[in-house]
Amino acid sequence: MYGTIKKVAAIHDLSGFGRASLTAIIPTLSSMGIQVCPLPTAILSNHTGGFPTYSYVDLTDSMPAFIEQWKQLGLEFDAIYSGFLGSVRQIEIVSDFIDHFGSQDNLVVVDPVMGDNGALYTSFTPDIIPEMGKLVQKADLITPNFTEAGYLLGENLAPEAFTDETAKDWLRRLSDLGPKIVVITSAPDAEHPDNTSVVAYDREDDTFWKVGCRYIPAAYPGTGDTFTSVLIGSLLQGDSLPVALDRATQFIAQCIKASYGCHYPKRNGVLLEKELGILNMPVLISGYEMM
Ligand code: PXL
Repeated sequence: MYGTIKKVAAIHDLSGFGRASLTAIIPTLSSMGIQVCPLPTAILSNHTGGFPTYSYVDLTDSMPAFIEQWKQLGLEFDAIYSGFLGSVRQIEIVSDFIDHFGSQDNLVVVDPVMGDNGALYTSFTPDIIPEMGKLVQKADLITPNFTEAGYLLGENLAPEAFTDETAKDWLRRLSDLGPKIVVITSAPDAEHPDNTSVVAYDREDDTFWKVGCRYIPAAYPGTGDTFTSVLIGSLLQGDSLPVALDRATQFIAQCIKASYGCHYPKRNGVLLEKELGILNMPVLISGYEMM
């Protein structure tokens, strides 16, 4: 039957080496039985996290014609997923894309990639923050990390002050911007300083969720893209939000442990291909709790 595979429009760059953006998103969602339709924003030799140099082609000027063609084809998507966007102009293009292709029946996901560990990525200037703030208003679901959540809210909080009550306040305020579901990744946990958490809010049933994970002292580029891909794949497979959060968190923890355990270079990204099979195993619900 036509249309039995769900489709995600993925608006990201293609970094040839290092398992970030499309080179993480395509294998992850494909392994979950979901078709990825990439709308590439740029092509890079390698991602920018940890390599001193890279070569790239900016595709901003090609995107409108590419999108126009998709409109002519009458394409429809079960989800729209944007991530790292290189400029204010690209954010505007994604915003128009959502206006056309977003609907009541699909899931619009914006990962407002801007920074980490309390700082903007070096390729960005602060003028990206208000523009990303406008884009998240159009999303059903957003997945900022702790640093990006702070930027979107104009907050600058010491990690050790991020209690459950503060997390709930941030989640609710981010949802007030527009998205029904807010997920904050790499969240510190004031009550359990050795842990890092994923915290989430679902406005429709006014519930807060938390999935804790023991902190591992290693950050691999691209894990945010893989996390959000598993989350989207799981929701499109019909899982509930807490199960989707659990699957995404456990998968990333497993990828990091596999990579860290054999001293795999961080800039190469996690050993994704070794772990993809896990995504087709029965789900063991172990990690999530209500806040
Ligand atoms: O979201 C990760 C990512 C995406 N795209 C580019 C990157 C990175 C992380 O370093 O450099 C170009």
